[in-house]
Amino acid sequence: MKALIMNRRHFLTSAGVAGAGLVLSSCDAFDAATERGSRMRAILESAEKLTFRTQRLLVGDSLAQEFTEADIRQPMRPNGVVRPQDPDYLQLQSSGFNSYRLIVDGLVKQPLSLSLDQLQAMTARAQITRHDCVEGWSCIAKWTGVPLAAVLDRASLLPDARFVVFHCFDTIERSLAGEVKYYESIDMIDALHPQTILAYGMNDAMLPVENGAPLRVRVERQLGYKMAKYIRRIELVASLEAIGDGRGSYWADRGYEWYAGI
Ligand SMILES: Nc1nc2c(c(=O)[nH]1)N[C@H]1C(S)=C(S)[C@@H](COP(=O)(O)O)O[C@H]1N2
Ligand SMILES: [Mo]
Repeated sequence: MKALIMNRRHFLTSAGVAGAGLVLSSCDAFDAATERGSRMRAILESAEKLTFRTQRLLVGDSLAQEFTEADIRQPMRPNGVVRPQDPDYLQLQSSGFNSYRLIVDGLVKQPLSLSLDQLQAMTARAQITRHDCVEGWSCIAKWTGVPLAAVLDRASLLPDARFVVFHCFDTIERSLAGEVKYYESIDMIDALHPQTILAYGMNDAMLPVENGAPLRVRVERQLGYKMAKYIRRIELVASLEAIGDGRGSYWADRGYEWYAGI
């Protein structure tokens, strides 16, 4: 986190200098300023290399729009898998998720196994946000949960943890080749974002099975398929290569964007 903040500050300083130069220069002055070896050119080149990273970092601080209770459009339309039939899941469901444990492992100093009670005892955040599915519909609902950042903080990340992978209970695909359970991943910018929560509540009630009970993630600046439901395990990894077909996301492995920004 410290490294990200320092990089961002560095970029803002460079951008400020480059921006001021561009505003003050006429075209001629701008050309001259970008001659090989000039200081301005060096600044612009380093800014270009940083573009992808800095775009993400700048977006990194923005909040998704939040709405009021009056804006809630019910019912939250369930989509994708809505009734997992996987035996492990059915067993948990039949006991009201009493024996549910969220596993947090991979590149962490302190692997975790947290019950719903433990998750609900942590400081909660509620937010009323819009869910946009790639299919073109949207819904507004209130989500209550624990910030993912707080859970990751408890697990104490190792320095090379770069992605958070969500492993789910539900089978999204059955074929002769076997079964595929839903999986998704986000980077640390979204993982540590204040609106990224592990939600156990929806519209002031327990999260319904259709919407991902007992725990689903909200990643408010991305499309619906990033918001993994039925989370079984959170794995911290350095690379997505070994996840699914290599892109770290069921839908990204089938041609959708991995970063599904809205
Ligand atoms: N585990 C799991 N998570 C999932 C899906 C799924 O099929 N399985 N579908 C995704 C898609 S495409 C969308 S739009 C949202 C739907 O969330 P909802 O059922 O709460 O509306 O969940 C996402 N997360
Ligand atoms: Mo979706």
